[in-house]
Amino acid sequence: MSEAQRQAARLGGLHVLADDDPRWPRDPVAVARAACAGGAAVVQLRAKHATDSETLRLAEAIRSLTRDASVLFFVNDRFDLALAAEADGVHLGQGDLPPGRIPKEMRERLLVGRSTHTEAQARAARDEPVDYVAFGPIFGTRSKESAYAARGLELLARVVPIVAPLPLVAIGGIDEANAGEVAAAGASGAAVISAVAAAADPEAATRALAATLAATRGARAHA
Ligand code: TZP
Ligand code: MG
Repeated sequence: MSEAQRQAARLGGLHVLADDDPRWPRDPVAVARAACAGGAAVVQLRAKHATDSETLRLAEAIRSLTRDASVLFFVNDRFDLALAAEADGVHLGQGDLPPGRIPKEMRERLLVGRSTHTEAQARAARDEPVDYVAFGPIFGTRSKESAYAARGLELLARVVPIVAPLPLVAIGGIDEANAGEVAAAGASGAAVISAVAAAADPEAATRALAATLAATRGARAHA
């Protein structure tokens, strides 16, 4: 297995977003704990309501949990807070700092994920210093105000070879019922908020989603 394939394998699977929106019944640390126990590949802290100092406190608590569980930890939006909390990576959207503008010495200490919503953005991301590309929203989502309509599975399947060999992580409206289709379309991974945050049992929801993704990815690999 090449280094690129090893990295892609680590960044595929289930990404659980620990989101601080007060609508969720649990705080981000509780979601992260359940995600680790349920077998998530990555936990990403998405703090859109907290102050920087509160975000750092959340990040440090999640860093400790994810380190113990050998789960990768990403911080959304902010490479400075990702570094301060010793996260493994930062996830950057189209409106965030462009990945190439993270100073090189700091870039070397962080994996970088990049959100994309169109084929053109995905093509551009492939040429940036990033480690995975997120694409979505695949289905309708109520977790984020998005300027983009649902992208659908057909477009997802078209974008997978555009970003290859980078892993593509699908996002937006993914749940236990459609995760298999997302993996069958070629996504290496899937990122979720509500499917875990709003679940009656977030650990069981994580386990079920991770198993569905792994089963479908495994079946594709052997097809
Ligand atoms: N980016 C595109 S859709 C989305 C983000 C952060 C929200 C995903 O949330 P859910 O609840 O899994 O649809
Ligand atoms: Mg952002």
